[in-house]
Amino acid sequence: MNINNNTFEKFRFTVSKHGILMAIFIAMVFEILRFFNIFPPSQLIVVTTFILVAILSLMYILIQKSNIKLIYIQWISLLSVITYIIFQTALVDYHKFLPIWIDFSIIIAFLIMDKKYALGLSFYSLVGIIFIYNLGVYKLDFFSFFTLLFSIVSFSILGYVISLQLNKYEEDNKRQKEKLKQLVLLDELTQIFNRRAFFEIATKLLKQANRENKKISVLMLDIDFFKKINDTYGHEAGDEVLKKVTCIIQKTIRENDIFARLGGEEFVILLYDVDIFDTKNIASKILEAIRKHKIIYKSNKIKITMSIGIYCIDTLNTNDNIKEFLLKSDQALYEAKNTGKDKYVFYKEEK
Ligand code: GH3
Ligand code: MG
Ligand code: MG
Repeated sequence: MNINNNTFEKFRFTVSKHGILMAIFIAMVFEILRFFNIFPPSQLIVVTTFILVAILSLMYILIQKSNIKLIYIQWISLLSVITYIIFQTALVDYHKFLPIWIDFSIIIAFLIMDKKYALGLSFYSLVGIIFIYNLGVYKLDFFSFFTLLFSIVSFSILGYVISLQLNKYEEDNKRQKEKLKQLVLLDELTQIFNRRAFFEIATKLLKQANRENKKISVLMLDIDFFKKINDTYGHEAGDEVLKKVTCIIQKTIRENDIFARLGGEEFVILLYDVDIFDTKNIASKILEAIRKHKIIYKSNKIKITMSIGIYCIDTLNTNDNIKEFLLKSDQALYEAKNTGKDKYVFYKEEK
């Protein structure tokens, strides 16, 4: 029954995973270029690149393990990349375009992380750049330094806006899924569980009853002479009766009983943790409440009655299934219909 689809989580996971791979790739390319003397060789930079690649590779291995929180991996990876860039910016003098990678990392952070974590990274970048600049080892002039700070702030604002929009989509998506779930599980007219939901939930409840050694009862309910109501007052009146009957029954049963509309004017109730006396009691209460209630439709007073077939189960086996129980209560319902209606009948084992 798990319809909860986490498309956005999948997106964040995929971007993180491939982002780590991409960062490793870019770092390696720079090292290869350095190897061919396209960039000036520097032992310190080779060492820091090695450390970065080692951390990122570890993160790439860890991200595949489901027991580690994604946010830790994202955080460590982005923090390492940004620290590496700040460090490199301070060390090398071919730095003109290097700081752009910080802006890029910040945008990625807003795409894959919660806003507050991404903002934390922006703040870290700003502090890091200012710190390095104040150390005097930073090789950019003041104007370029200022441009870099300005770009980090601008990209953070852009990232924040993107993140807000993404969150909005995510919320809408969740709401739509919730709606879809209701459409799939609820009966449109009465807004109680439909046949499909009943089978799913009842199957789980049977297992629980078996584990907890609880008794259950399955009640099949059917409105008497419903066709006549439709024929006399119209289909809309029939619908009104179905809704009213649902309300009346809902008031009679407990919250943890399952109540569903199987289709047409047929309902089912699964009573949990009840013996035969409780079941009789509840069935009589339902019949009486329905009998007493007059449904008013366009100034017509419609009187209705119901018939109930009941199957009580004392001890459940692991291989019991709800379909079989429904058949038995249906058999009892058939007898109730044939012996006068407006009554309940218990299923009797044929000898
Ligand atoms: P019995 O007392 O033996 O149960 O007879 P009945 O007339 O209640 O039962 P029958 O199965 O002959 O008729 C059921 C009717 O229910 C036929 C169908 O038109 C009507 N029906 C089924 N679904 C709906 C619905 O959603 N709304 C309305 N208004 N009528 C429905
Ligand atoms: Mg009927
Ligand atoms: Mg029927």
